[in-house]
Amino acid sequence: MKKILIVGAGGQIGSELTTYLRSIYGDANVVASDMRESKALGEAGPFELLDALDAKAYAGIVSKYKIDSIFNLVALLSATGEKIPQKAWEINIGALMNSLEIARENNCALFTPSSIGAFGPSTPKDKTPQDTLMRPTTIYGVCKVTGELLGDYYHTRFGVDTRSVRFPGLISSLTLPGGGTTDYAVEIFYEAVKSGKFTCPVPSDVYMDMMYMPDALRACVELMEADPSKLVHRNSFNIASMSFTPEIICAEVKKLVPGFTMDYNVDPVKESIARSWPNSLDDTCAREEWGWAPKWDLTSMSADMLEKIKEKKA
Ligand code: AKB
Repeated sequence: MKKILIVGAGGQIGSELTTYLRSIYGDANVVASDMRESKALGEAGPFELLDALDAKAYAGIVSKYKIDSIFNLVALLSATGEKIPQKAWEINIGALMNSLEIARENNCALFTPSSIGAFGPSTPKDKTPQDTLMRPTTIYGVCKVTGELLGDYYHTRFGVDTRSVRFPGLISSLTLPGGGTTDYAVEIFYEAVKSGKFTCPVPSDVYMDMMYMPDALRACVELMEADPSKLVHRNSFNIASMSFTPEIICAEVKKLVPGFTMDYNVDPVKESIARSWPNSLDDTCAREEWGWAPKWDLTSMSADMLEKIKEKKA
């Protein structure tokens, strides 16, 4: 049985990935860690307080639990990164370098998410290919491209089993994202239930790829379980399931929440980031190399999100 460490488990992906991995590999075999104390993450399995920039403490936890697989989820997201770019580099790359070195020294497999943010304005916008121009204009994107290159370097140079996907905006009903450009696609559902109206910070016409969390969690596990001999790529795979604009998701929410209204107060930083990213990714390589296939689309995701948020409020 795998012995897994999740670093940065308190965030949007980590809080759900912890539960998901524990349901597959057993509670005791999945150690959640975060720099903030969390009662919830420690309820079913082990939890460790860890600042991923502290390499000695990080390595200590890996050896204490005899870890063989690491999920490094530590990251400041795109909009926050533009406010504090130096700090974003320090955290995002610092946590990644420690993860790579600790994985190398302890013979661990390592998953680190990349993002649609790894692309930039010169990337082909529609059906963005797996291998293409990557000149991002955000510090978040610069960190993601660096992370992809370092992941491949550690694989070819040291044989570390590094794997990664380029996540779109992730939509989930459990933990709110923070500091991302795609956060509006989560906030819209909470506001629809709470007040029946939403002010959107992203312009009505900007397409971005999005994904419902259950598909994203499955992608992590399926990629890490994939037969390595079939992987032509590693860091990092395009994956996709739905692409929409604020206008399109608004129309979907209106169908489910009668009387829902949306207006706009565009955040110029989010606008310029969103306009620099692809409209939609081509995920053929993920489909061919490890069988990736999404299960959720805009219609099924929207209905489920609203139902789950209403249940939480009841
Ligand atoms: C963000 O908006 O920064 C993230 C991402 C797409 O990587 N959700």
